[in-house]
Amino acid sequence: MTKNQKLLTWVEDMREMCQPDQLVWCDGSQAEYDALMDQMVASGAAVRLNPKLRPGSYLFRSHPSDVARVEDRTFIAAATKEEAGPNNNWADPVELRARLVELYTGCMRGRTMYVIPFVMGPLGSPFSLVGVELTDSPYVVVNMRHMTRMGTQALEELGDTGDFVPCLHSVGAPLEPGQEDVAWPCAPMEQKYIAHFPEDLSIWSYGSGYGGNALLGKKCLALRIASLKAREENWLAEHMLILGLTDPKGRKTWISAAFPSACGKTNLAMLVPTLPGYQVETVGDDIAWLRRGEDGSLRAVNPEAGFFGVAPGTSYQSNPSAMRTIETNTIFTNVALTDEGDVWWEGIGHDAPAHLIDWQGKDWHPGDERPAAHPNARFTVSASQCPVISPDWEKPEGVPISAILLGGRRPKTVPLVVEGRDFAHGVFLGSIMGSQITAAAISDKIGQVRRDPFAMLPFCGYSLSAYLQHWLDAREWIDADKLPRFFHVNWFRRDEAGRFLWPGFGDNVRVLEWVVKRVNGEVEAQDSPLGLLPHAKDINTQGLGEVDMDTLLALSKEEWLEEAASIRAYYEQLGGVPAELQALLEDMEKRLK
Ligand code: OXD
Ligand code: MN
Repeated sequence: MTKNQKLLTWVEDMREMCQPDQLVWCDGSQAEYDALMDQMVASGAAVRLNPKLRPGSYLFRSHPSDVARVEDRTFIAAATKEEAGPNNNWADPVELRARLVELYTGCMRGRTMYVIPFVMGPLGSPFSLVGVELTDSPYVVVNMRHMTRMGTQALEELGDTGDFVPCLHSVGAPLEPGQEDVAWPCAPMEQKYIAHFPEDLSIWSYGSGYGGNALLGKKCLALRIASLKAREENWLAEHMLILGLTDPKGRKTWISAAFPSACGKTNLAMLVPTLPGYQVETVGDDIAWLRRGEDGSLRAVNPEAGFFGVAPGTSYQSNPSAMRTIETNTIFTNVALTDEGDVWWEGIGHDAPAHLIDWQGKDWHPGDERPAAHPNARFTVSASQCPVISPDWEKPEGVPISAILLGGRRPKTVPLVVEGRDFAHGVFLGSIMGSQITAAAISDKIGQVRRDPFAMLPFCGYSLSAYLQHWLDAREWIDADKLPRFFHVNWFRRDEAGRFLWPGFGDNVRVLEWVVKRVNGEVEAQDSPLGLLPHAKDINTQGLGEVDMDTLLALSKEEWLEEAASIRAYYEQLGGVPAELQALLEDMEKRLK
């Protein structure tokens, strides 16, 4: 047990408010995990998958309304609306706290409050942060065991006097005496709150059990709260994967990449190269904390310990390493169940069997119109199970980043790859990112393109305009000769008939090869209004068959003038951006004309 007084006092205060029947301090052991799983299988909250087919694995089905992040119910309760910025829902901290106290009072009646101490980042790393999540959801406990370093090891890291980020979570469904529980308790949409308080860096999440809303170490702590800390302390908390690419010369290049949710970060992080002699190792698939290393370089650490990946579309063809990672000891949420007790989803790489139980627990047959798995169905698994996890993934000092990729789903307009002219122009490319909205957040606009600077729109804990300045300021704390290079990529461009122009997946190594050559000064590029484009001949397409490289690299003047107008409008929507970025937009327009 801990002697940390701040922690003990806080737990006691929260217990008094939430009034759980019991309080349990989690130790993070396998025995604790197994006992919780047994309990959830017995209650009907979980299905144990066939141990011969999917050893140590479980399936959960959420309430049909609780399937994704809720951006409309996510709040930054900064002192002023301006600090939160137009990119966030702002709430007055005093009013929001009062509203939440009302909701949390007695909210854990009939349930157990679990205390989950956890570390984001490698144990013993100066880059790591400790959090403590209080939750009434055993599903959260078992997921946190994969996603973070939790339990006794985290309490040890915290020590008797250490500080931590307080993370309060409730599913918001108290049980009256004798009331039977449901498989997936949660609160109605208007009572869901994913609240962040910059003043004391605390998180209060109410009413949802879905990963991004409930596993508070992830989006809430490692991105929104961490971005606030990073701003104060001159570092960067980013929605980025981290990978190492070894080329045929045996050289290793560390690359991070910002893509919005459900745009293939997990696939790129674990890419199996189709070009001989290349090899990818994974450090992280969703979040990167970037700081100055002792050598003056930009060092990346993955604060997470697991993957919370999108299942649909994941197959032995698209991402064999992810498929191997989830062969055992995996939590599946909202995928379909086969009669043999295994999982199935759209795009798993083999046809659906004649009968399935769909993600809502209903019978499903091939030809049924609705999908068998929810499009945002997920797997949760420990990163250590990944066959291509990097030997350096828990290096306390992180890995030195030479290239940063930026991108999104853009069916038109955006070329396969374009390089920033310098650091500031790279930040400009990050600021103009856009992507089609995916099922990772509840939205009635799925498929529409929205601007999403650095893929941080849903995750930046303060105004994006100030965030972009913070990126520009990184030039002051990274050594000039170690500044990373920026590359804007788009795997998703389509032809007139709607077919993808680029094969993607393992063939993305062909773009990474060009990136590595650029970083090492081994290949020329050509300037364009958008930045430095490859010469078509320099992207290796050998063995690909017909690839329309001209269209993939094309910049349409008309489309880009329209794009520039939309970026200008977006900059205004943000309340203005740093003058340097505004000037780069004007420069781009001038070059286009
Ligand atoms: C995620 C997301 O779950 O971005 O990683 O929504
Ligand atoms: Mn993400």
